[in-house]
Amino acid sequence: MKITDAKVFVGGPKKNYVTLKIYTDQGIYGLGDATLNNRETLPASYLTDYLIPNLIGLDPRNSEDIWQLFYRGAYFRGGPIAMAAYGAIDMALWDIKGKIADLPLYQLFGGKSRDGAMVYAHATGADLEDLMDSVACYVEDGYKAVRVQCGIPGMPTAGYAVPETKGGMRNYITDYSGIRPSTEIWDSGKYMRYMPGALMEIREKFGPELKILHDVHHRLTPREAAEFAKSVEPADLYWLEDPTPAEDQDALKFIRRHSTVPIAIGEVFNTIWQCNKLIEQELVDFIRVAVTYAGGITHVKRIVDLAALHHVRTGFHGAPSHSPLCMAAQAHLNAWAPNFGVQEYLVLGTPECDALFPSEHLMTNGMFYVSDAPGLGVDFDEAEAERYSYEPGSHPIVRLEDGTLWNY
Ligand code: GCO
Ligand code: MG
Repeated sequence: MKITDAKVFVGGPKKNYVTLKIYTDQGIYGLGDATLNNRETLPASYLTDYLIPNLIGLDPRNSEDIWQLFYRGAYFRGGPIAMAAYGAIDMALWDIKGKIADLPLYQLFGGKSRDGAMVYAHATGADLEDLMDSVACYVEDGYKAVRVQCGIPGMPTAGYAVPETKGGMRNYITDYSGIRPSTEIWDSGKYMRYMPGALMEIREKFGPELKILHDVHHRLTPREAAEFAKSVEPADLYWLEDPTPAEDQDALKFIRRHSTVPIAIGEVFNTIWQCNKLIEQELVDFIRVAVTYAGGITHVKRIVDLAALHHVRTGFHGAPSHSPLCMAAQAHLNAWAPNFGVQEYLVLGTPECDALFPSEHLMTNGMFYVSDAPGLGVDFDEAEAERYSYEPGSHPIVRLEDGTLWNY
């Protein structure tokens, strides 16, 4: 069996999905996701300029060797752009493998450990009252886990993931007004004084069963994060995410010494080498890599297996950052992983998105049920894809009130 061709498509409904399609001489094709928010053209050109010409003629069943060929063979290893490109190839090769075997991917991993995988939704509000309304809607829809973010009184601009006005919506992942980022102003002091009380009010209103998650989005220093983690303990969070910037891994030791709040990290990690210390030293409770930019199923499965040895559960990244192809790859891992925790999930299910990526995967009552179709179980409609093209966009940047650049 040989790879005969591969194509990359960039675009989608209100989102620049980077979709790879690998064709074989047996008529079977595989699909993969290389979407890297606001840098989408870069994995796309790495694929077209370098990786695809080197894929032609290879046997697609040798997904491990192909992974090693690109990762080791690059000499300059890793990084989000390259890993997203390898991630897409690897997903597509697993998709082909599943189609050859006529089995859904979770069967190739070891079968199902559960029927449905718990997902968490993103509740958000311009203020706490607005956030409570948003949480209530998700609870009514059957979600068992909700991430909560709200505006902080006195903060000069809306905070991370927070709309400007009550009941408003904000695309905080990509601002499509252009390539130059807008600026948010941040004040850690105001946040630290307000948020622990707000989380406690949410806990009191929704009772002990709701799983409440909160994302600090890398904005505190290690000392601040330790103080914050300690002060949110009464709210009994399911997790506190990215309390500090991910590069400084010793910060997690400091936080651990001061608090037992469960910590989730890893959405910006690309390799097992960025996770192994945190996992082996049991400094985190959930690992948040995404199958797309952590190098695909082959590499992420290694991370999941390592995590299982250390009581670390999965909480794969899944904001609208990824296409339904990545979500499907993660859904198959979620169905299998003995150490599954929760899956981040934002409603991708617009009619336009479903038309572009048809599938039988089912999200209902806050649970994701993986389909039994062979491979990833998601298709890609090329005629639909012609409706879309690349739209330049950017994440906001963050500055402190005196102008100092901070972490988005
Ligand atoms: C999350 C994330 C994302 C990121 C986004 C950046 O927990 O879902 O923090 O929303 O902000 O992926 O592109
Ligand atoms: Mg996050």
